[in-house]
Amino acid sequence: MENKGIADVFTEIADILDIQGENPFRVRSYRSAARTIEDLGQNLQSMVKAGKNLEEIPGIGKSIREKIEEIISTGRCHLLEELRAQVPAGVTELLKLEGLGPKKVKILYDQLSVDSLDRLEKAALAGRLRNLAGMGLKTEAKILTSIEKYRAGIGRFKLSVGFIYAQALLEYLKEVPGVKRLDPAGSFRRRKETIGDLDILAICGKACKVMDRFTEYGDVAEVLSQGETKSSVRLQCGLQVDVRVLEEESYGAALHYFTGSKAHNVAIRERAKESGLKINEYGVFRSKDEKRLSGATEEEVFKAVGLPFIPPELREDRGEIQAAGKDMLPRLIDLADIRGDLQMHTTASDGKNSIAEMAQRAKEMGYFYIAITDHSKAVRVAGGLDEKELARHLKAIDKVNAQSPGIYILKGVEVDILPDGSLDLKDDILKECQVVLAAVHSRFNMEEGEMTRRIIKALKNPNVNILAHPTGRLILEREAYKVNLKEVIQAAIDYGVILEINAYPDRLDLRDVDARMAKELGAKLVISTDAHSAAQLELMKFGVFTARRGWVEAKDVINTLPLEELFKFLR
Ligand code: DGT
Ligand code: CA
Ligand code: CA
Ligand code: ZN
Repeated sequence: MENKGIADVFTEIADILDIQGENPFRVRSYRSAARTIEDLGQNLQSMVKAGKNLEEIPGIGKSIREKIEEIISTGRCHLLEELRAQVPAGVTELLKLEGLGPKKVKILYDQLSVDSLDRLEKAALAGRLRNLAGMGLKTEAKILTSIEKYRAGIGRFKLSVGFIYAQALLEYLKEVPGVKRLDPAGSFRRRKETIGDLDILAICGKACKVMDRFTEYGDVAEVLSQGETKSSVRLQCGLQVDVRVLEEESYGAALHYFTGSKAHNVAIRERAKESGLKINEYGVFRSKDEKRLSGATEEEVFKAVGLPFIPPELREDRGEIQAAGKDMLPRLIDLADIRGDLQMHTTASDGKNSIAEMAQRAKEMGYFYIAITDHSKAVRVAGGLDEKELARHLKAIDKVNAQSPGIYILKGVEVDILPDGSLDLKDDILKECQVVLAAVHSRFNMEEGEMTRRIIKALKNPNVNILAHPTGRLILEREAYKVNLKEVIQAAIDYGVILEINAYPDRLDLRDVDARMAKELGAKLVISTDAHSAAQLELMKFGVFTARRGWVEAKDVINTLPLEELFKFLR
């Protein structure tokens, strides 16, 4: 049992209680338990096995501890089952729609007996929502678009979630005697922001029991098929996993084929055809007599069509084959290129750790600098700071720096861009900061021109260094606000503002194709985690994946620079 699965139980409990109009404190205690568990960094099941007292974890009390133990020992949760019997699953699912919170869901359920997406869609189409309290014609239209978007995302998982399950499963399969090689392929290997399923390839010795061990894996909910060379299961979280066992001689061809993308594969095959070759998942063949030429490694496959190795993140048929043909592939940025992290929160706003704790962890990760960037006052739910509080916070940062923490801590802030494009804090205090991130956290529904003007106005403020999460999207949850991104990028270049690739796995904002556009227009980028705890500093890799998918090189990214050079970009 993975922590994520346990956290999901508490989230669902909170959702149902929310719809039932339960005491907000009780709801919040389950939500915060879910968050604590997801961020924990230690496997709960192993902790229980080792006899650890879970109540020592901050934020976990008796009642949550008992439920965690129940879930681990029985695979079930009594309270959740009870709640599920009271509120149909279809009702809770409605919460996943953008723009629908528990209050509205409760009204829909109580007054129109809406208990599924289909029913909601019908009610909206029939014009029955516009007369309900707090809704109108606009809500009706918005709900219909949300339903459409939600359906398109159903069954897809954020890459970070895929990582949790893939890592645990690969660790397990690696231990099976006779397994010689294991590689995740598919969209996971291409580091796409969401994955539909997980594709794992393996090479095994004779009589290896890998398929038996795979289908017996503890987290399997259902075995969809089992064979000698291919098996599929569905994990308890709903993620499908395929394992394929391959011959050594065709492993490279299979790895290339199953890594995809499909569009990339089709283009590679076309190119092969032109030189009298056939490429498929079994190898590279001469067309005229089907003679097998190669296929043990991916390099051989690329070489057969006259290309150097193309990194998986680029294989989307977005020009990578042409670039490889001219030997003009970008030298993609690596995690090892990153020297510091320029967005993170502390207990001063909505983070879980202190300045010193964040610095300590960053130092252990080998960073040379970090910026502490807590929220400004407009973001009230996050405990944002006003001018006075920020001034005090900056002094606290000075104090930690003065204790020689072995890493340089830049004084920063994430200042809110107000609806009129002005900033939430006075220039006097912003001047005291070494890094000012500006970001939109409210009024997402402006029309495009207005939002574009709003953001550009903020970029003109000479104190602003970085535009944080420039489009505001949340993967599978909230669309980007409407904005003319090209104009924003151009303004950022003109005013010397850096564009962020926010590495937080729910955001990945800028996304891959937008980061590429920014780079091609000549903008500078920064990859930052937006960590709300020391453990979340490890999320940097997801930002780097996104950058790689956006063809971004180390030289495009300012936090690959040594500190002295970094300062040159922070006007
Ligand atoms: P996903 O799972 O929806 O996130 O996306 P992928 O890319 O992992 O797709 P999946 O799992 O359906 O298949 C894995 C790879 O196998 C895919 O990226 C390319 C290859 N593949 C699958 N079906 C086809 C096909 O019909 N033609 C070609 N050329 N390749 C295919
Ligand atoms: Ca896949
Ligand atoms: Ca698949
Ligand atoms: Zn933010």
